[in-house]
Amino acid sequence: MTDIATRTQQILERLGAGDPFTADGDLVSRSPIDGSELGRLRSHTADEASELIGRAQQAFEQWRTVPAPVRGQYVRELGNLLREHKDDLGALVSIEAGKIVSEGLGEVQEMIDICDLAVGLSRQLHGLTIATERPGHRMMEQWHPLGVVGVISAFNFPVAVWSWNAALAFVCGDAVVWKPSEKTLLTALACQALAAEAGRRAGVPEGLSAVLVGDRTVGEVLVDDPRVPLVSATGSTRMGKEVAPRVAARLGRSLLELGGNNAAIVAPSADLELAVRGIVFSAVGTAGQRCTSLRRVIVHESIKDDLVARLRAAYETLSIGSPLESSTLVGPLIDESAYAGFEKAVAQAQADGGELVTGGTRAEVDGDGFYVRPAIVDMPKQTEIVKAETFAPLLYVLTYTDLDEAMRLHNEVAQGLSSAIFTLDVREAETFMSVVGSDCGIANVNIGTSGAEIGGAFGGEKETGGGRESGSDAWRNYMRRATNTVNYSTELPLAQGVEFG
Ligand code: UN1
Repeated sequence: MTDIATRTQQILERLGAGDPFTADGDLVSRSPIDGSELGRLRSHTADEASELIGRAQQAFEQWRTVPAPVRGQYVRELGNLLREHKDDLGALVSIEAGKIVSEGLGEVQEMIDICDLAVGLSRQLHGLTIATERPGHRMMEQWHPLGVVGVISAFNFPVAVWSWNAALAFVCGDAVVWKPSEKTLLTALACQALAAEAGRRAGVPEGLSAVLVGDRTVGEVLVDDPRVPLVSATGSTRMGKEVAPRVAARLGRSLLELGGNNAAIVAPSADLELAVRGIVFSAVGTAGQRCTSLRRVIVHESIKDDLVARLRAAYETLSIGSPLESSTLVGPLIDESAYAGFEKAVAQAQADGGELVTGGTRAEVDGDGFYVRPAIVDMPKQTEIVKAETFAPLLYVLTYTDLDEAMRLHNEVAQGLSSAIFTLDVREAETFMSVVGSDCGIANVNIGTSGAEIGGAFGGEKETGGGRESGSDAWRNYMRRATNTVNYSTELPLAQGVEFG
């Protein structure tokens, strides 16, 4: 057994997930750090998946009657357990998703933050009281628990995305059935163990939180089950285009968080030192494998050479290697197919006339991990490859002359998740955030595109899918609204002035 495998088993033990492996399991769990096998797991059958959904449905029927502030106690317990086990769960994220230590820990912190937000919300699930035209009447709305929420998540945020959905769904009175990526099952099972422990402490019904282990076969069971009124799916646009019509076919709701192709405009007045730091973190952090990763820089022609030279210098100092080393900034890609996608995109960009400024090759690191030197390609125009999301540290540079042109290039892609402008000019900044500016769900000024905090609504437009998770009023996704009109008079006036009888 490798050192990593031994460490993984110890962590799973401490997180209460025991030994989830079975020697003849059909799913191989691997660490992208060195490609080594951590163990094998067995997939659920379709019948088992359906049974777990049924158990969640039963748990929901009980849970929905618990007052929301009392439900908050469950999420408080979960947040406390996450605080207690932050180092272990963060390390497991590093082992299974290849994130550097600080980003693995950051992801767990994001879980803790959403738990805090959800606990507060459990006392603030409010509806409106609305003026009625009828005398002696009152009109109001109530928000009721929705049911079983299906969560589909990707490898790149293997724990935080579940928690954004689950923490809100639990306080909203729902049950959660989670289908994690097959690439990151161990972190999912660890979260499930913590959720089960929190559930024991808070006395929640059995089966309120469940994990489906398997590939798309079990995912399809979740997507097609009419007992699941909401499917929240995070992943590629391709996946979303398969999930959404299936959920719609049974008139279920979906909440989609799909691909991004995020850009930053760098204007002539920008603080270049700050811009470079923001760009490098967003483009290279998590080895370019965030849906919010920066993929395009649109820079004013007057400062382009200066910016590109500074970016190249910064890229050439990046330490690439095992994400478990504290000095590493760039860990591995998740697997070989991610590497193949990177290699192909770099080649295509050059074939389109792009000039490779730096990186773009495989970096040799011990073991069989897929490590790359983050790439910058200076593009003569926005070709098809630039418009596609390549899930790797590949940054395209495009040049503009006036802000209208920058905005046109910015919005010319199919995705609409995150965006940024680096400028000290208030007119440019406000225009960028205005209706004629960025068409994304997130539009930042003087910070990069990634690393959003949980207080804001997270999500994007166009092929990103339109969903909003996490903060602001995203909790409403997980509830159903009832409009109540109450007559406390002795008359029965009809709305719209209708006379009847
Ligand atoms: C994702 O990449 O799927 O804003 C989510 C960020 C993180 C979440 C990213 N808070 O980069």
